[in-house]
Order: sequence, then structure tokens, then C-alpha cells
Amino acid sequence: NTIMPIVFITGASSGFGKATAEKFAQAGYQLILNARRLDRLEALKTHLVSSYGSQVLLLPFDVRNREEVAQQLDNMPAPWQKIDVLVNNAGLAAGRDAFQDGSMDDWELMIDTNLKGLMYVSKWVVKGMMEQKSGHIINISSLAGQEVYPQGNLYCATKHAVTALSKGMRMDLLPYHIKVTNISPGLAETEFSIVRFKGDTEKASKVYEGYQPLQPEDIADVIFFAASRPAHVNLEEITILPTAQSDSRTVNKNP
Ligand code: NDP
Ligand code: 8X3
Repeated sequence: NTIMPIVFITGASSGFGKATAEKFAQAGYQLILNARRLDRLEALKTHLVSSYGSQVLLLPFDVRNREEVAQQLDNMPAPWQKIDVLVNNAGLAAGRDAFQDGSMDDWELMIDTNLKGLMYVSKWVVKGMMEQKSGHIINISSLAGQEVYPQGNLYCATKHAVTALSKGMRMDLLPYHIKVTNISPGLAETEFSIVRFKGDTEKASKVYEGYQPLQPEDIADVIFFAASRPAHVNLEEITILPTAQSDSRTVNKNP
């Protein structure tokens, strides 16, 4: 009766996180799934249990809430605390405005979620990984972590910070055999743009018109591939773009 590895995915109620949960469930992993929308997580759990017989623990917290993060993680049953893979995926863009027109609330929301949330969750998970002297942290950055585009200012800044943090974690966690992988996707069709444009689905769907964007499953495949390499192999930086995209500002639309 072998114990299957545990993957902890933040932002599992939608997009990349949800597709990643499905991918690891297919491979028999035990899953800790986080997001704020509990109804979404419950539906996903029901699906994973009935399709794959998965063991699933739901942690419905807001990654921005430092106390809640620590409290829910501390209260996990002991066997669940031995996390093998952490996928730091919860994140968002809020607004797409020129710097001079940007909303301070949007900016703080992005910093608190994309950077501080990732930092709170990782700090807790790293403790256990250090004791185990093994583990794998997979940070979802973005092409926006490598390049900056007009009206991308603060979102790009948070993703640059994620990429920098991946490098820093990799250095500091090296003695503990903890792998750190930084994944940078380009344009992918999820709820990302609906969130960015605050529910304006028409504006959101325009982002993906005239070409084939990445799908959540494409990212999930890459995350799973990185997590399933042999112990001595770490994929440290992965950039994944739709074939129709060459850089942040260039998409081959309606060829
Ligand atoms: P989605 O909007 O589809 O999914 C985002 C997920 O993050 C949801 O499950 C959401 O759940 C969760 N989330 C947001 N805020 C919080 C919070 N405060 N606490 C806990 N969970 C939270 O977008 P994607 O799947 O596209 O985004 C996933 C990651 O990928 C993000 O970090 C994004 O920046 C990044 N990315 C996206 C790209 C794209 O083009 N789509 C490209 C490159 C990177 P809930 O609302 O239920 O809390
Ligand atoms: C999301 C991709 O190009 O909208 O990180 O910033 S982009």
C-alpha cells in the first residue's frame, strides 16, 4: 500500500489550477486544493473523487490573509502536512490601465495576491519540505515576468517579482534538495481576462480572438512534466507561448 505523493495547488477553482488538479489526479496524487470559491472546489472534488478515486483536501482560504493561511495550514491533519509539490498558481491581473490612470486598489490587490500570497503559502510549506529534505515548488509567473507591455505596469512588476523570488528560493533552498521551477505562460484562455476586465466578458473574449490561445490543459501538462522528472533533474525556467505569439506585444491574428 504505497502512499501517493501530495500536491498542493493554489487557485484550483478555475483555469490553470483546475486543469492541473485534474492532471495530478489522473496520476494518482493526493490533492490539497485552495481557492476562495468553495462551491467550485467542492464540485471539482466530487468530480475527481468519482473519476479517479482521488484523496482530496479542500482549503478554501484567501492567500492574501496571512493569519488564515497559517491557521488553515496548521490545522491540516498531520499526514497532509507532508507536501511533495506546491503549485503557486493563485493570481490575477486587475485592470489594464496606463500607470498614470491606474487604481491603487487594483495595484494592492495584485501585489497582495501575486506576491504576498505566494510568499505566505510558500513560507509555511517550505518548513515541512526542509524537514523532509525534499520537495518541489512550482511558481506560476508569466511572460509578463520577463517582458513589460503598455498598460501592464503593476501586473508585470508582480510577475517579475515572482520570477526573481523563484531564483532566490532556488539558491536558498539548494541545501535541502528542494526544486524550484518557474513557469512563464503567454496568452492563455481562462477566466484571467474576465477578472482583469472586471466581468466585461466581451472585452475579455477579444483578447483571444483571431488566433488559438493556450488552453489550461497545455499549462497543466507542463507543470506535471516538471513535477515528474527524476530526483536529480530540475526544470528551472519554462516559457510556454501559443504558436501565434512571439512576445508580449506580437500576436499573429487573423493570418
Ligand atoms: P483564472 O482567473 O482562471 O484562475 C485564477 C485562480 O486564482 C482562481 O482559481 C482563483 O480562485 C484564484 N485566486 C485568485 N485570487 C485568489 C486569492 N486571493 N486567494 C486564493 N485564490 C485566489 O486565471 P488563470 O488560470 O489564467 O491564472 C492562474 C495564474 O496564471 C495566475 O497567477 C495568472 O497571473 C497566471 N497567468 C495567466 C496567464 C493567462 O494568460 N491566463 C498567462 C500567464 C500567467 P477564486 O477566485 O475562487 O479565489
Ligand atoms: C498573462 C499574460 O500577456 O496578459 O500573464 O500578461 S498577459
